[in-house]
Amino acid sequence: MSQRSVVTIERHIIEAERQFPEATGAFSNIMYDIAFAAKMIAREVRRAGLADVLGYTGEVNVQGEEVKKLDEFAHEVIFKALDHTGHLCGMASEEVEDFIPIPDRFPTGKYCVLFDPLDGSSNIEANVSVGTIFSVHRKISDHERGCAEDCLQPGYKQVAAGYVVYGSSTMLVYTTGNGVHGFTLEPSIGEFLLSHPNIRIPEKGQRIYSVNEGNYNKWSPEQRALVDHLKGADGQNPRPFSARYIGSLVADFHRNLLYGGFFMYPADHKNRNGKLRLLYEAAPLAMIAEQAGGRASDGFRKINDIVPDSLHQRTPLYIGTREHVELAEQFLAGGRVGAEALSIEAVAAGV
Ligand code: P6P
Repeated sequence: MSQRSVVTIERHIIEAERQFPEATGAFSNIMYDIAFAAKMIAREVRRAGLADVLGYTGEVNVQGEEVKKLDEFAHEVIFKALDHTGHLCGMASEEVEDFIPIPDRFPTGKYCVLFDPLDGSSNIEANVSVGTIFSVHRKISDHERGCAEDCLQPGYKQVAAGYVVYGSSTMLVYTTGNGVHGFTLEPSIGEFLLSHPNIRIPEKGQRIYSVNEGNYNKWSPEQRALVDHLKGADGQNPRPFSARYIGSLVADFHRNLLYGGFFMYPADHKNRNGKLRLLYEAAPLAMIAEQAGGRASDGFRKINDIVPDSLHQRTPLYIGTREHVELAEQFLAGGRVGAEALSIEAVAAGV
C-alpha cells in the first residue's frame, strides 16, 4: 500500500500559502473558487453529448463566433464563482467585450482574473478535449473598485496562471511562480488530487511540432522554411519532427508540457497577429511553460514581456520545449543558415 498521502488541491494551496506569512488567504480563496468552477464545467462538458446542452444560443461573442451553450455556461459559472467573494477588482473573459466590473452589491478586492472559459469549444461536438485558461493579476489602478487597467498588464506580472483540460480525465494545472503542479479530478469524490507535482517539460522530450499547416500558403517565407526544416523537407534535418495538431490549444499545449515538443500559431498574411489572444490564452500558458523550464514567444520576444494595449489583442504564439522555440526564433529572424554553418553536434542532434 503506497504511503504517499493524498493531496487535494485545497491542501496544496493551503500549504503553499503557509510559505507567505503575510498572506491573507484571498489568493488561496480565488484558487479554490476557480477549482470549484472547473468541477461544475467538467460535469457539463462530460454531458455535452446530450441534445439539451449542445446547439447554439444564436448569439455571437466578441470573436465573431457563434456562442455554444457550453461557452456561455462556462463563462457564467466562473463569473458567479468569483463575483461575490470580495477578492476581485474585476474580470475579463473571452466571451465579454469589455472589462467586467464586480457588481456594486459586492465588495471588491486586490486581484483580477482573466479567463477563456472554454477554449476549443468548436471541438466539443466531436468529443475532442477542450479547456479553460485563467490568469491572475494584482490590482494596480487607483480606481476605487477596479478597471480595465488592472487587466492590461504584461504576463511577467501574473501572480498565478493555469488551465483545466477536459479530456479523458479532467486535469487542473497551475503555477503561482513556484513550479507547475497538476491535479486530476476524481469524479467519485469530486476532488482534484495532486497527480503531477513539479511538472517539467522533458529536457530531451519528444520532437513534436504542432501547427495548422493548412495555413502554409499564408505564412511568411521564414515560417515556411521553419516547418519545412522541422519535417526534413529542406534536407538539413537528419531527425525530422513528428506532427501533432488537435486544434484545441489547451490539449495541444498539455501534450507538449508533459511529453516535450512545441506548439505554434503563427502570424499570417490575413492575421498579422495570429489568432490566439494574449491576455487569457498566451500569457497564462507562457507563465506555465517558463515555470516548467520551457519558453514562450511571439517568434521574436517573450510573450510575457509584451505590454498589452487591449483586452482581446492577439499574438502569434510559439510555446513548449525551449530549444524548439529558440529554433523557431532563429528561422523567423531569418538568421537560420544552412547546416554547414551549424556545429556538427547541432546537426547530429537534428536541431
Ligand atoms: P485553427 C480553438 O478555436 C482555438 O482558439 C484554439 O484552441 C486552437 O489552438 C486554435 O483555435 C485552432 O485554430 O485555425 O487551427 O482551427
